[in-house]
Amino acid sequence: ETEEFLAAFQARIDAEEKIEPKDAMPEGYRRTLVRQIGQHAHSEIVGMLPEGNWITRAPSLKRKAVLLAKVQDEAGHGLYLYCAAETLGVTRDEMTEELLAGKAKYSSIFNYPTLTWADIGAIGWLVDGAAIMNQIPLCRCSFGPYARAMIRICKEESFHQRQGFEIMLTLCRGTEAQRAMAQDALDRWWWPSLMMFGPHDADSPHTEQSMTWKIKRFTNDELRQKFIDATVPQAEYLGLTVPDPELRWDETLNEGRGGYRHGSIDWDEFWRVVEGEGPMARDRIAARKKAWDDGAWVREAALAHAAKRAARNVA
Ligand code: FAQ
Repeated sequence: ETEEFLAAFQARIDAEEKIEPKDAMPEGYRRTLVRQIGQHAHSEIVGMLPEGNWITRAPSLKRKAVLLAKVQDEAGHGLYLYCAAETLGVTRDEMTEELLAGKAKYSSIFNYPTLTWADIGAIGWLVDGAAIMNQIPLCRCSFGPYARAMIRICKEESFHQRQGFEIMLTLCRGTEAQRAMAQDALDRWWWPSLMMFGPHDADSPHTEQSMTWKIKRFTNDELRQKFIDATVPQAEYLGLTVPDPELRWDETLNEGRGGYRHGSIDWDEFWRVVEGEGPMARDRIAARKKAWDDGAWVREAALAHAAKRAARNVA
């Protein structure tokens, strides 16, 4: 890749032009997107598992219908994102094999168990809340197919966040036991949700280049701060306590607009979970492998059907 080529490419990025699949692009740009979009797609699909776990145990018909719709949305997001990655010359089979071999990551958050119904509220409120904070800027990502996919995905995530908050609100207005269940869910999901944004900027190997290429528009720490500032007042509205004794308002943050300072994040836990040592990591990959293996005959049948049709069209 010549200097001229890289400079011309960067000039297109700087001019806010969208890069499309057939455009020439640096190999590093392509690889970064395959990695990030692939990881994002895997997260959506693996992310169906903790919530899917509660579909048969939802407390009412209405809750069940809503949860079912949400989990189906995640499947749609995953498929959409795999398609966006495929435009970069990687196949879905390759991406899935990388996931099952432990080479491709998925979001650390999905390696935690869903122990009570309140966890479904906490996931919608916090996990989808964090996901939106990270994904709204991705609607302006320099790679066209990813940016366009994120527009629809963000609309659906917004519904997911609201349904989660509404579950929390219902629990918090309920009995003492329900309120305690909501607090316990917040206690367990708060820190893992902050970890979703990735390591601190100083420890994030990809951020600087991804910002230059306008794949990322904000750094990990900037998005984490925005999430905390938006979410703490919501916890107060619910009457819940954020499990961080060091959390405090600091009017000097955010260029004098104020923001919340938070306690330190347990990065050892983060890396352990990312490396597959989360309480549910083995189950998650085993479930994905089973689904992949059980679906082999469907993929074979679809291919055979397509080949037969193609042969008929030629004849
Ligand atoms: N978990 O240099 P950076 C959802 C890895 S939302 C696991 O900062 P980057 C919706 C990172 O891959 C969740 N690994 O990397 C939903 C890299 O490793 P690598 C998915 C993590 O890419 C809700 C290394 O650490 N959302 O699914 C995590 O610039 C409810 C160094 O990190 C997305 O994927 C983590 N949390 O920034 C579904 C959004 N953080 O690849 C169901 C798109 C970092 O070199 C229910 N992705 N790592 O081996 C992104 O915005 C970025 O990729 C970041 C990481 C911000 C996640």
